[in-house]
Amino acid sequence: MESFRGAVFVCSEMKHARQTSRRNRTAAKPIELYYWPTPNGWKISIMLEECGLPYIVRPVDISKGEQFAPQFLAISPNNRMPAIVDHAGPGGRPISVFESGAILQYLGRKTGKFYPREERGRVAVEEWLYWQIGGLGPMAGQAVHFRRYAPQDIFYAIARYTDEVNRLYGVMNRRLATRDFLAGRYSIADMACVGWVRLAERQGQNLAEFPHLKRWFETIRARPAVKRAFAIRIDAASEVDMRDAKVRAVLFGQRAR
Ligand SMILES: N[C@@H](CCC(=O)N[C@@H](CS)C(=O)NCC(=O)O)C(=O)O
Repeated sequence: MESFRGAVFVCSEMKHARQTSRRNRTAAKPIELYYWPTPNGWKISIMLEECGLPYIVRPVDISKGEQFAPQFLAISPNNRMPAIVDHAGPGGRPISVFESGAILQYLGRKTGKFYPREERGRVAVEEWLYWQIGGLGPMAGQAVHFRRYAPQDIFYAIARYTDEVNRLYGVMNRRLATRDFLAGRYSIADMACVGWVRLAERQGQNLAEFPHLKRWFETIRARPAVKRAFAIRIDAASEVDMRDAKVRAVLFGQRAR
């Protein structure tokens, strides 16, 4: 599989993996994570860190249009990150996976971690994973868009998405009143949601109104693997100015190509 151009961020654990691979030439190549620091990207860096899988980060600067590079589209035809390439895929051959939910399930099946095999446990995880993919993610994304990035304040859109995210936070809060994590035990469903809750303020939400959700968020945020995932720095990302006309032309108003 051809590598995507651009800078490669080597995770701290990778330095270790590289050192060991010099000694052991048969060591598997690390998973390549096509990534930009957003809630969708964090889901996968969290899972990789939690599983202790060696990986390297391949930044996809979505503000510059790198998601449209042919090499990236070959892996992720929807021009969205995250995506992964696992060189030790099924049958020992490389596999690429796009869509964060599919990646989380793939890694869960591969490692046997955070995605129960037992059917009832698995169904519960999938309910909350799909709830995030189809509900929390898109609604929170629209709330942020209309609250921060729309060229003018459209009150109807702001209220519609802010209210819907508020409803969804209420659903999580009620769920978490009687269990530690969304599907009972910590799972890929929690990893899918936590990055969105991290940006609650931008979505017009106040976590203090959702005490069980707040407790859940703080518990997950304190996990060492989650801390490492959130600490991955992509310098170019902190320099993106969403008011820049060039950035807006790349990200907004996309149509079929
Ligand atoms: N449903 C996708 C959503 C991924 C997504 O929306 N990624 C955004 C960043 S958070 C992206 O790559 N945007 C690039 C673009 O808008 O062109 C998933 O869950 O993987």
